Amino acid sequence: MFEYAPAPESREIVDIKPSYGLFIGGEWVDSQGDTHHKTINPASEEVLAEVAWATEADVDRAVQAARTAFTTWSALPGSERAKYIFRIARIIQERSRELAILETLDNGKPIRESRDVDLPLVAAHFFYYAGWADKLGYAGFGADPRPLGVAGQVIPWNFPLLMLAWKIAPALACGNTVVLKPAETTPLTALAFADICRQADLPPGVVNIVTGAGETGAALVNHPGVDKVAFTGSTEVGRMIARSVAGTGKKLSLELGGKAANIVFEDAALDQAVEGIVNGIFFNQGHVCCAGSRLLVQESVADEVLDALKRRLSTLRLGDPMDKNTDIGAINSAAQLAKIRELAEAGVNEGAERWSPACPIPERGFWFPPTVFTGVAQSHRIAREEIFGPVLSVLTFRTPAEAVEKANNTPYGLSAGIWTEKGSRILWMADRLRAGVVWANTFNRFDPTSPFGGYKESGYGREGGRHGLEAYLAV
Ligand code: TXE
Repeated sequence: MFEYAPAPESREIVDIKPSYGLFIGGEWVDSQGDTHHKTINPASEEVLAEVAWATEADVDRAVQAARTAFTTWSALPGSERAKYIFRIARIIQERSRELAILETLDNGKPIRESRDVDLPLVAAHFFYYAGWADKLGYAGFGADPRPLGVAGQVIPWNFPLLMLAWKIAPALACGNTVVLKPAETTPLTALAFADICRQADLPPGVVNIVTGAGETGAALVNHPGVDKVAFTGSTEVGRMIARSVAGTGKKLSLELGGKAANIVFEDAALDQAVEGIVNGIFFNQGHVCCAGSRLLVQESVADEVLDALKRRLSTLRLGDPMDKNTDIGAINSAAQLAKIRELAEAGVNEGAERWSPACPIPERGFWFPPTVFTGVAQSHRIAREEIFGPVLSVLTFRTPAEAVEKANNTPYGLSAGIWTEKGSRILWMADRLRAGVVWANTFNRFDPTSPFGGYKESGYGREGGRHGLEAYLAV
């Protein structure tokens, strides 16, 4: 549909300001508080910029700006809204090289991933939802579906710009206005997006960006002027938000954690399956809610698969995320690194066997080597809890029924993968897996036309595709 950006050689094309205010009503404004936060490059711990932390009063100002803008934005014909959203999509494409570098610097993910996965998908979501803006009457929600009003959106740090796109593109297409809070460790691409809104001449107040931590997020979610709350993040915070929104009439969508099973049968194309296992858990350092963090491998091929997997992992390069040859980048924050370490230690203490390839770790920054645990029991913490890091827990099974039982034995239900050459088995398994997305002979494949979302403690509501419109319409 469009060309990928050329390889970014350096960070010189990125214009990072020393400090950032808030983007409210189409203007850059100072926070009414005096708290600032330094956002750092997790690969070097270098300070990238200082970012304002929005207070309750700032959030109130942003919600008021969004409410004012809603009157005119929602009254525009869909075809007019589409023009703005298409314009945003094109600017993202034009600036994708710069945005990919910015994402990698602030997040720590390999530039190859931000350039070839994140940015193309970001643009694709804006293109896709721009296309819906004048066709909502044909989406099966009635002839003239209505927007909800102001959407308060809180996003995480693992795919900062992509999560913004998942949230803002459908909201605008449906005629809502937005106040979005990026994660505290990755605000820079959301702030660059504010600049893109200005470049696209988006009417003031249609998109507002307030930076800050959990308190800012809570102020946004609890604001009475917000009509719709969309959250992606931890199950713990998701639960708190569900409680605080209960009884307010606000529409809520939650996309929370996961503990996906990647299930390999003995008849699978094992070379492909090994690639799928690597992609499933080591893509984006495992900072992926739908990561294939539990490998369920059929007992008869377990040794063969593990040998091949270890050989493959020994070829992965960990290091400078800005290097185009890097496969594994930095862990996003010291806090996330501490969580991964704690769970990996729990794995050893509970009796699982830990393996990592020989892998030099840079001195500065936050790093964790690709790690595989074998001899894992279903009761182990590493089999039950979301690690959100490059750590794979391996379990075995004998029959398809046992694979289903083990795959579903988790409080989560976001995704699953099946590797087999047998079409009938794919359908049989997919019918029984309690997961919002089931991939067959692939993993971590995303497309703006497909709905994404979970069962059980992975949340509710769907993002992406026609289903993603539902979250932003009064239906
Ligand atoms: O999440 P938080 P954290 C999981 C993953 C990770 C763990 C902790 O297991 O290790 O969560 O990550 C904002 N009201 N996921 O601590 O705190 C916060 O500022 C409103 C899975 O980063 O949930 C940030 O913008 N908002 C996941 C966002 O919520 C609040 C992605 C996410 O932060 C808030 C990220 C509050 N009370 C982590 N408290 C996924 N599903 O992809 C915090 N926030």
